[in-house]
Amino acid sequence: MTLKPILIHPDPRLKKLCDPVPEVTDEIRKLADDMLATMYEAPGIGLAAPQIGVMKRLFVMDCIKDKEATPEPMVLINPEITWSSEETNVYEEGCLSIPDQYAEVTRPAEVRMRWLGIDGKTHEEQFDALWATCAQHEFDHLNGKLFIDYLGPMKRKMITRKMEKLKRERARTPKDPIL
Ligand code: K1U
Ligand code: ZN
Repeated sequence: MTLKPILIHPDPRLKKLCDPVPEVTDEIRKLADDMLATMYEAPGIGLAAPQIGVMKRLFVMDCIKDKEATPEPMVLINPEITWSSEETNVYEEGCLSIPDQYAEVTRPAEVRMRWLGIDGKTHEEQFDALWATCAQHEFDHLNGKLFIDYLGPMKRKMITRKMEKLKRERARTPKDPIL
């Protein structure tokens, strides 16, 4: 498994509509494995392909936060939202592409999704609580939408400026400098 670098906002690839996956191949299964490894290492509870610069419609998630519990990795390829609840939920969201920034986002409390699994078969499931929030956050990534797009323009601009500064600093100080 290969850990992939995660793109940081602002990046044009995080604003683009991703392409459907035509077929679940070994290449897609390897990509899903790499995405899960990258997500667990970050650490995060979700990761969408465009966050590692792959413009395909798939994401991974595992919302079991307890490190002692059995992991529940999920891979959703070509996901569709087939139903959303009227009832909403507010959650303080974060994003691996917008490090250390959190904001409350209101979304449907429950969603039903249909997708292709790594077995190439169609799956359908209803998600609630954090799973529903995370699935919608990741689904948004596939349509070039970030959680900050739900905020007002002032807050969004402030976070974007902080990320531009972070990217400039990271470019100046590489993570593993050769001494
Ligand atoms: O898509 C991403 O950027 C991943 C993101 C998913 C997410 C978080 C919160 C609400 C909705 C979607 C993250 O995983 S941010 C990191 C995070 O939430 C976390 C990290 C370690 C332990 C528990 C949570
Ligand atoms: Zn995100």
